[in-house]
Amino acid sequence: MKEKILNPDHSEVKALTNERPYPAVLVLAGNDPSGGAGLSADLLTLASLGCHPLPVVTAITVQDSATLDDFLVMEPDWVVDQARMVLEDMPVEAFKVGMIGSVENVAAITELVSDYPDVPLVLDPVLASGSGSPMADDDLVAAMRDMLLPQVSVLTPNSLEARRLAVNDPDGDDDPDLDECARRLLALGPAYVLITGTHEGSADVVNVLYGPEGRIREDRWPRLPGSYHGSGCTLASALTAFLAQGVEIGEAVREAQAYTYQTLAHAFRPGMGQFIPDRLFWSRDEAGPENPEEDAGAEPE
Ligand code: PXL
Repeated sequence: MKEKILNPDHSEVKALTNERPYPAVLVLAGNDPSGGAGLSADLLTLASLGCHPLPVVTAITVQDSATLDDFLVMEPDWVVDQARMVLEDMPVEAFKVGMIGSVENVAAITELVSDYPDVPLVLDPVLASGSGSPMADDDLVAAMRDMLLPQVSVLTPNSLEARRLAVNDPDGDDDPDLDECARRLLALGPAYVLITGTHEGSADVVNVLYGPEGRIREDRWPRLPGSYHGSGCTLASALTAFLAQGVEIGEAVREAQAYTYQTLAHAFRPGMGQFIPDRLFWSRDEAGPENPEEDAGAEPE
């Protein structure tokens, strides 16, 4: 692969056409300079799975692979203008929303996506950073619940986010199980809810997809050993990529989980904090179990 990139065959130039082979996906999310979560995670995942990502910045964060120090939220007009400009230029097959940053941005994004009712919308309700620092206060949670959830096709909370969104009075003694959280969340409007179990204490990670008739599928696998930065963003973006390509919801969830599991199994640690999922694991051409010939010093094709 690397050989081909560095020594291109100049007779192989493709004719330019107006075809759109890669479905465009508009991503509204925050930037994480560690490259682990947020927009980088979304862009790498979507591109890796054959989509053309359109990045709209909702916030910038100051963080590394271990700690979130600060963040600055974009003005809602800037968020909407970024999105509207590109939406006027090209058709999009899906929206993916991650970190939103403010109540005003929830309102602006809700109004924006309401103009595209037929485009699937995946909302990853980001409430905290990978290191656990808050990224959303109670007003933001309430705004998401009241304004944006009715427009959502698939909501992808982890179990902590599911409880926070489903319980109106966090200081009371209302303690619903995850099935009940899903029922409450579905009643707020999303067509489907995928609750992920990575933050639970169980030996297996258990993810459950819920729809109008209740549980649709449950997937479980042994918990991987690391602490990962950007796994939720990766899963939600992978799901968006498959939905943008017209894959049915149950199968899209299955494929998105399989892809995410592989990115985590190939995770690397570029700094001193968490591991980062390798969204391009399939493109690495160093010698490895899948590439035994290269290990033996075979000539590249
Ligand atoms: O993983 C959630 C997340 C989403 N978006 C941004 C983040 C994080 C976690 O750190 O920084 C920008």
